[in-house]
Amino acid sequence: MSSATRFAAVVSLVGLIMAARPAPHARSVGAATLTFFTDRAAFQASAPNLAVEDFQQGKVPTGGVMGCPGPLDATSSNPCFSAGAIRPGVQFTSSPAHDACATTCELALLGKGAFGAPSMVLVENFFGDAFVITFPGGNIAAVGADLVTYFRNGTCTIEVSGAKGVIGSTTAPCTSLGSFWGVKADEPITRIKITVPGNNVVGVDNLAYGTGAPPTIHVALDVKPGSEPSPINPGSQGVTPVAVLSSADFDASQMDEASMAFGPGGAPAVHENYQDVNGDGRPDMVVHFSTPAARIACGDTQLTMTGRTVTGRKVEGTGAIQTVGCTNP
Ligand SMILES: [Ca+2]
Ligand SMILES: [Ca+2]
Repeated sequence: MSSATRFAAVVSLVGLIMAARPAPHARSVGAATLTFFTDRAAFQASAPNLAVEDFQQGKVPTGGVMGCPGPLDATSSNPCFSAGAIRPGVQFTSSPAHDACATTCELALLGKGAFGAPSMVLVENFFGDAFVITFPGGNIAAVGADLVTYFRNGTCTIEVSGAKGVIGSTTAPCTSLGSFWGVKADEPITRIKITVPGNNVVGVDNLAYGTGAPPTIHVALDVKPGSEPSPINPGSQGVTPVAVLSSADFDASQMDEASMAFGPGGAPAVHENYQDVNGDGRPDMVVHFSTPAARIACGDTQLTMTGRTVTGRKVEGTGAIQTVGCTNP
């Protein structure tokens, strides 16, 4: 990184004052429901287990400012980030886009202490531009970040988009030390666009993103309880019983039987009852499913069940099996 390039980045931030462009009027498409947060703890409780991009793998020195070409993502390899230094599943640009630092860089990476930045942060590089975060994976429904401004504290406008366009917008404080803002949506979020008024630049730190869903519950299955190993003839036209075992952390009676699917074919539950098949004092759920509908193949050694609890938590379990009656094992 040459000092000249670093100097150019500072000049573009400080000196290239461009007229603020009016933001396009936000409009609502469809019936998405957005929940906004300004309290980090409340957001984290609502959307646990999110990935966090903190930009700490950036190559800017303490107190420095570097211009970075956009877009930036996990594949980027440039003076600001080595390949893989940014987490997968997210991309950063500005709107409008700029060239790849041939004249002026699109984005800027601030080192700790630069203009008061508490750690490395990423911002857009032109007054009036929007800082844009894109999620190409199609599975992001919770996004939170510290909204960071460069020259003075302000009120940012945040526009949230889904596959069909803008699904909502709001305003939130954005400050030189970073102010938390978050959103949860009931449909995938594809883009977050952040703008700040006046001669200022905006960006983020500690960007948290993910499905926002609570983690899947993993359960143990006992296929054909009472017989070891658990022989299944894939060609059988009958039903196969599977016990979904309760544990100290999981009550099998909380399963929604209509959601359950067994084997590669996703066979539905035909009927179920409750009994303690393993003698641990906890009633287990014994489900029967159609063996042909499960599409078990000769040689398969385990059976997988997916489903949900009555409260909507995802549940997944596997149990050992041994296929029998196969003519071509
Ligand atoms: Ca950081
Ligand atoms: Ca039991």
